[in-house]
Amino acid sequence: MTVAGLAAAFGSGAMTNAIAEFETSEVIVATGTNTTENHPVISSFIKRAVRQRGAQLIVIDPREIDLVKYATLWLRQIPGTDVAVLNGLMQVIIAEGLYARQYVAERTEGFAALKKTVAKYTPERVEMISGVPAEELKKAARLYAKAKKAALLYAMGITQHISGTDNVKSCANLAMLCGMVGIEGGGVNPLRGQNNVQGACDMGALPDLFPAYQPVTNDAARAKFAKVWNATLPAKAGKTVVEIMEGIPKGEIRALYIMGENPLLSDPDLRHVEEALKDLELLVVQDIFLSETARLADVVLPSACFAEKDGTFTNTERRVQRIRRALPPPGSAKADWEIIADLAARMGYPMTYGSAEEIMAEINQVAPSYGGITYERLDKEGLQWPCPHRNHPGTGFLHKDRFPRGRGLFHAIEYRPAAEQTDREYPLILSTGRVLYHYHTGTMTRRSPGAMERCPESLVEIHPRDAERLGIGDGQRVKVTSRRGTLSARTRITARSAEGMIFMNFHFHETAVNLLTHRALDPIGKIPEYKVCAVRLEADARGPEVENGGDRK
Ligand SMILES: Nc1nc2c(c(=O)[nH]1)N[C@H]1C(S)=C(S)[C@@H](COP(=O)(O)OP(=O)(O)OC[C@H]3O[C@@H](n4cnc5c(=O)[nH]c(N)nc54)[C@H](O)[C@@H]3O)O[C@H]1N2
Ligand SMILES: Nc1nc2c(c(=O)[nH]1)N[C@H]1C(S)=C(S)[C@@H](COP(=O)(O)OP(=O)(O)OC[C@H]3O[C@@H](n4cnc5c(=O)[nH]c(N)nc54)[C@H](O)[C@@H]3O)O[C@H]1N2
Ligand SMILES: [Mo]
Repeated sequence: MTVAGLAAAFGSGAMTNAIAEFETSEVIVATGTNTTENHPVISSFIKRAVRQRGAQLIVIDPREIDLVKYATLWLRQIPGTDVAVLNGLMQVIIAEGLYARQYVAERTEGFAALKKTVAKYTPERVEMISGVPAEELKKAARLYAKAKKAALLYAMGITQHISGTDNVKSCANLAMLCGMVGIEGGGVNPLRGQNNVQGACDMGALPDLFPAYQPVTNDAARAKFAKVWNATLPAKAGKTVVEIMEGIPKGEIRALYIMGENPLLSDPDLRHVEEALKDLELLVVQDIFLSETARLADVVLPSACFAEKDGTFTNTERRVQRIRRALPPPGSAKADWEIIADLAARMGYPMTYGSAEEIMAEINQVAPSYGGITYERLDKEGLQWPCPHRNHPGTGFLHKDRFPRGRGLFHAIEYRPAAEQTDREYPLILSTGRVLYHYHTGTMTRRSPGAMERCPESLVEIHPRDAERLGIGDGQRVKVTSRRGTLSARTRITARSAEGMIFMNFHFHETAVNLLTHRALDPIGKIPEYKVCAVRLEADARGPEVENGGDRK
């Protein structure tokens, strides 16, 4: 998902550097990542860098997340204004002559256009757009630009916007401007989400790419895979998730096979998703539990969970690691690859893999960056791609001497406001995300008594001044309404969220926050704008004693 923006700048999309390198960075910028809750292991590297080595942390985030405690500077922007903030940082860096002249001249292209565009984003104008004080912006620009090694980290606060790709490209612009890409302890580092989302993308679980990011539209790539797989392959990119949902009512999609996703809670604008899924002629769901989505399915294929199968996961720093079967799968559950192979065979295309290791042998052949990543080597240690051959040690940080596309490309980008703005009827911004104790739609963590004890429900985080103005108390049940729907939940009064903004997590079906979110998409990355929609909030007459009284079930 974050692939598009970084690929446009550098020619590949993944964390450019290794996690352990953060301990060598002088400055770390964390934006749109609530690292301590969502990547707690990575956050411990950041905290150690700050506490033990005096690294300086700049947090750019609308919420007062835990990392703010460790930060030298905290820029609190209005959600959805990142392009303005990043352009503002670059404006200061260029105006004060702090950019990496030699690097820009030798390793990049497009600087003149970038300079022209960012010149318009003076600190004063950026303050008007984003609410970030001009002086703070200047301090952050100087701190980042003057560092010898500065790492930039980002996650969903940057990507889940209609300007997600623009935001990512702007992060890349900033890092290249200061010569921070291609060095140890630097880079542009998207912290990937699920345990194996990096691996899934690497293997071509994307609508337009074969394994190792070889485009389906490329004739040579298609010919190569057609030969290995002995099959005719489509030359046209497929649809993305939200486009698939949109395609159902139009009759373009009539059957859907969903594997390891629970869109009936995780996709935006749930009412629409539910209607769409019910409209299908055939819905097949492959999951380890009977999720909300699986309950709607015509056929459920039970699969083995991570501890019940062999294989590999590729983590956020491109490190491929072995997983080993520790338990037998329950009942008739099978590993996902076995189910797919069985199904393919029954549809007339026998897949004759005998084990996960045999699949890896094929990957070694067809995915150049995985060429040398064999089970034999993985037995001893995880390997970071690119690792093109058996004697290659793997790669810690990318783009040392050159970018895959040659020179890094600057993109001159203008700020565009979020798709939905607040107004008199819907005066608050709703931001959605995660908490430490739960994982997404809760299929797994809600079965864990410990996690449920720590976090038993989704609370609406609201600023004390907003609560006072609306006459709402802490723990009181409220109704939250957007143009799409309404839900009922209890409040938590806290200054963590800024005035004018509320935050909810999307872990609980009783308070399914995606009833409220909308389907506006980034035009390139096709990510929904989960981080900004307009809502209103009012006391719920049912009062606080109503437990789990969401309007959904
Ligand atoms: N405990 C736990 N860990 C998880 C997950 C989980 O469900 N639970 N999910 C995993 C997955 S798949 C993912 S993708 C990652 C997600 O990891 P994160 O992206 O860290 O998760 P979010 O909670 O969505 O937090 C987004 C951050 O962006 C900030 N933000 C909101 N709006 C804006 C904005 O306009 N601009 C900027 N710059 N920041 C903004 C929020 O305040 C928050 O700090 O976490 C992974 N780790
Ligand atoms: N409002 C709002 N919505 C969001 C987001 C947000 O920040 N705000 N974030 C978005 C993001 S970044 C993400 S990644 C999505 C996550 O959305 P989903 O991926 O839909 O959510 P999960 O709950 O992780 O669903 C994974 C499913 O896979 C099943 N599963 C687990 N292990 C296995 C396995 O080995 N095999 C199979 N076949 N199934 C398995 C689980 O039981 C679960 O049903 O949510 C998105 N939705
Ligand atoms: Mo994610």
